[in-house]
Amino acid sequence: MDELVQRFLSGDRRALARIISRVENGTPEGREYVRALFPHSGKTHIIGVTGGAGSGKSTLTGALAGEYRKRGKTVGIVAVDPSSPFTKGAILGDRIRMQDLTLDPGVYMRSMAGRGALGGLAPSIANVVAVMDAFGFDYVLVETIGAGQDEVEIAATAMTTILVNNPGTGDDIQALKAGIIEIADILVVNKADHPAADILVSQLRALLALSPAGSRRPQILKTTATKGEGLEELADAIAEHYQYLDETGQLAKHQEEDARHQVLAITRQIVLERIRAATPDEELEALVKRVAARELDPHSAAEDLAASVLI
Ligand SMILES: Nc1nc2c(ncn2[C@@H]2O[C@H](COP(=O)(O)OP(=O)(O)O)[C@@H](O)[C@H]2O)c(=O)[nH]1
Ligand SMILES: [Mg+2]
Repeated sequence: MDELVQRFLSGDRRALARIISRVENGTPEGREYVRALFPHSGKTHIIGVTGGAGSGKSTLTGALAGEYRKRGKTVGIVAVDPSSPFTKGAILGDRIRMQDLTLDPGVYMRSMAGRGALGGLAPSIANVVAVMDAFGFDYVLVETIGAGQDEVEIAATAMTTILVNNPGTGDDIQALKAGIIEIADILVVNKADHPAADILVSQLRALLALSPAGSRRPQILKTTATKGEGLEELADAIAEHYQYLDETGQLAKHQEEDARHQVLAITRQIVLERIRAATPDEELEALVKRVAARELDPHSAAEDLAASVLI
């Protein structure tokens, strides 16, 4: 383990790949690696890229990585989208520019499919992000599909969250209603080459105008990810947001919030794992049946289960 950690710290990408594989599986060995590397993390600007399926998150993530490479920065990418074209560090498909990224030693990609782990996907994503951070990438981009609780949790890890909006689909208005807009620091209308792009920009503007006075209104930017258009402005807006966080003291507060969130999430996971390990399946099933039959309420059943390990 020490040797692998040494190679990792000296910038060996194969060591990075091997450590991420161990860490994402959430094994006790993986946890040891996180323990060893965590002190080296905390320097990276973590950026969440979220939005509906097909809005162009993966294309935009690749294009943004390309923009950072032009600026001489290094980039780690974590794609948490089961339909993502990032596969095992390679990109499928025909986009030459993005394929170039996989050959670029300044970019490292990792795709994570949704796993039904206890406690959700978020803790394991946070660990993979921490490992990339420790490796020393200037930016880590995390692509997630803007849907559930995991996304909201990942947004807690990301310092800057970009919401990718898809013109002409109506998905965005749904996302806005679902409160996803509240986690967005920058709104991107991607597919600016689409005829409905400007209408969507106006709709988003009108919606933002309703947000409470004094709160920071997210910038709205247009991109055409497939042509690499609008990426300079996006990278500038991201830098501006980071500076805003830093100057207002919110960056430090964010780090504490993220730490609190992770500690509590992992605590829940540990407790749940212990309880599951201490409970024979038949016992759980018997409780479940009693709750379903309304003989017992769910809270009492949960207390019953928890009592076995919490006394
Ligand atoms: N016209 C147009 N198509 C785009 C743009 N960005 C992405 N796409 C296309 O939209 C589809 C979905 O893109 P993808 O990046 O996989 O979306 P994701 O599901 O959000 O990750 C692909 O066919 C892309 O080529 C854009 O700016 N303009
Ligand atoms: Mg994708």
